[in-house]
Amino acid sequence: MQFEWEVDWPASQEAWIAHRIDRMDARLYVIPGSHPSWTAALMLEHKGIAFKRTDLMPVVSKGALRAVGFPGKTVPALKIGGDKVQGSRQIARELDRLRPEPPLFPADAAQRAEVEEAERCGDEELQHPIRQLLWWGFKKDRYPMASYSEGAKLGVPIGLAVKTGGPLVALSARFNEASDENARAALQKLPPLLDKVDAWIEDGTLNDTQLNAADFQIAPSIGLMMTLDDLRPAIENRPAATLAERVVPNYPGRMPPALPAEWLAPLKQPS
Ligand SMILES: N[C@@H](CCC(=O)N[C@@H](CS)C(=O)NCC(=O)O)C(=O)O
Repeated sequence: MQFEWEVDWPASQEAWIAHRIDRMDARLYVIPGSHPSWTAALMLEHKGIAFKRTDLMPVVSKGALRAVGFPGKTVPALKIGGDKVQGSRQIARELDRLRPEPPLFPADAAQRAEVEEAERCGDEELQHPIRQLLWWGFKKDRYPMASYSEGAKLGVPIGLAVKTGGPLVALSARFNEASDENARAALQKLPPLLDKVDAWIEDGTLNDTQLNAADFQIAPSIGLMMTLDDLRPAIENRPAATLAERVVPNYPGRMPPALPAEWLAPLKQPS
């Protein structure tokens, strides 16, 4: 007796990895409006990896992530092919490992080092000031929160979540240390950081023909900043705004003016 199998067996290692991903379930855990969550979603899209998204409410997210087996407390968190990866920079590396094309980092070592430095700065220096300003704003008026949750599926109507969300906002503001003092300090940090982003665009580290991990890291932070009416005028004429418009043209959310004029003074001076 003769048996014949026709097996769809990939020839190269690259094809084998692509074959695995095509059969993988990818699920991304996010908080609506979270800028590093956008980073991860954009990188998955860039790689052409289909994924499902689970939207979590802030604070509640920590327990939910634990319940599905992640060791850390923050989003973005990605389950892919049975593995769990947490953190926007870790996700960038895992995606490049699983699906090398199109790459998220340049092949040239010196160029890669520059992209990694921009990405590090985006993660460690740029993400947090805007997060603090947002929570400072929601502490004053939480109703604009609904606009950041456009299209999200939180398990409760968005309007109800915002209406009853006072304690959750207070906890998030505390968790992110969004005090008056820190919000004011966050504003002072922005002009030199925006200058750095503009310089990276100028020298081609960012916003080149091929987008890289640093573009996906930084653009959502700039996009999020531009949703604040108080910050947009200081950014919209900078090269940084061009990057955000290219990578995240429709960042959801809008926060009406809320910050005291004197705090905004550093943004109005040429840096
Ligand atoms: N630097 C980390 C930041 C992760 C982070 O702090 N995420 C925030 C959302 S932007 C979070 O999960 N916060 C928990 C909460 O709000 O309860 C990354 O890029 O992955």
